[in-house]
Amino acid sequence: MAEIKVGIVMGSDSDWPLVKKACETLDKFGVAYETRVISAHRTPEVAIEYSSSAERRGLKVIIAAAGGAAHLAGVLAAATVLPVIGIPVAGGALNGLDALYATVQMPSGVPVATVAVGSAGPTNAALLAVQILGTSDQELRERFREHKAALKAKVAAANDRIHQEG
Ligand code: RP5
Repeated sequence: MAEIKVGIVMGSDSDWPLVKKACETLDKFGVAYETRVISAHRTPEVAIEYSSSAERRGLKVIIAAAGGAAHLAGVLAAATVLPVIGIPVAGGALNGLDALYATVQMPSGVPVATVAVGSAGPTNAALLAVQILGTSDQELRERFREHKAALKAKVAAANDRIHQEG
């Protein structure tokens, strides 16, 4: 079985429909991951234990998804030297603006690499994790290069189609 390199944490199981897009993307790249529901405010001890043991357990990157006053990614980042990618989850009265600010506006010294609110967020979080892992994994880096080439080909095909229609 492949070594688990990415830890995906979500604040609630209500985040799962969004978070599973990150899993699907990692699956495409053949990157092994684990998933956990851990809340920074409901289970703070578990959050710190998870994060502080992540490096020892062989993880290389942590992805954290949370909504509301989304301190999950920041709390996890506080207790590890591993890179943490935050996914702000839309919902509640402010529809994700609160989660975006809480995740992206980390004070100096403890970064959280924040991706978009909405469906691009989990996909990009997984892609960024692949890129981070790719810095020391040539094969993964080549798979990412193919991903970029596929995006390019898709735009070229769209251009051909629209150009012909016009
Ligand atoms: C956060 O609060 C979770 O990450 C979730 O996005 C949001 C709502 O959680 P539930 O009330 O659905 O458990 O902790």
